[in-house]
Amino acid sequence: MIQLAQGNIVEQDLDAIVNAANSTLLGGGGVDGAIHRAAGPELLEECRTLGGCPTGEARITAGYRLPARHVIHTVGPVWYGGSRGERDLLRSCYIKSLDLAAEHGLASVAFPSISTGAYGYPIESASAVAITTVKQWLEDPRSVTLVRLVCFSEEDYEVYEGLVSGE
Ligand code: AR6
Repeated sequence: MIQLAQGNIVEQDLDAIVNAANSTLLGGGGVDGAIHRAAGPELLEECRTLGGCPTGEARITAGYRLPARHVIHTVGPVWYGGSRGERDLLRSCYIKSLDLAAEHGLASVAFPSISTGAYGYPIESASAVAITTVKQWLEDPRSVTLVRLVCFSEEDYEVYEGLVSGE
């Protein structure tokens, strides 16, 4: 099932939370900064061993001091206006993150709104990609049964809610 929530993703007590990282996987601002601060320095140490991650792909680490057992780091596309494959890359972030969770036998995963902060992807189209991609992925039963989409702001939550209730 898909759930919507509003708040800080670092507080989510699920099997994994997803990080909207950059391709170095060495930390940054936004949700990435919040996750690294809450997880503690061991997270960065493990990330250093991974050698980065291309846009549209995902990598998994432990969650350290977070309530979540794992962090799945994915790298969303920078928005250039929509003509540089942004939609397919964003879709791939959700699919690859969920595939990785399933490979590790995880049951519950929380996502932030990938690419819609520093990377500039418009929230209206990014939320539609997030919801349709996750719904499609869940149609084929695997270990993941709960996906929670966590919006940081009230405004973003309303956009997501409008899409979910409008279907
Ligand atoms: N919990 C949930 N959502 C959050 C949180 C939080 N604690 N903090 C921010 N958001 P962004 P991006 C929301 O910029 O656009 C980093 O520097 C935020 O409101 O975190 O994918 C990385 O290192 C927005 O809706 O990620 C990369 O360099 C969403 O999370 C770059 O930013 C994504 O905003 C990635 O940019």
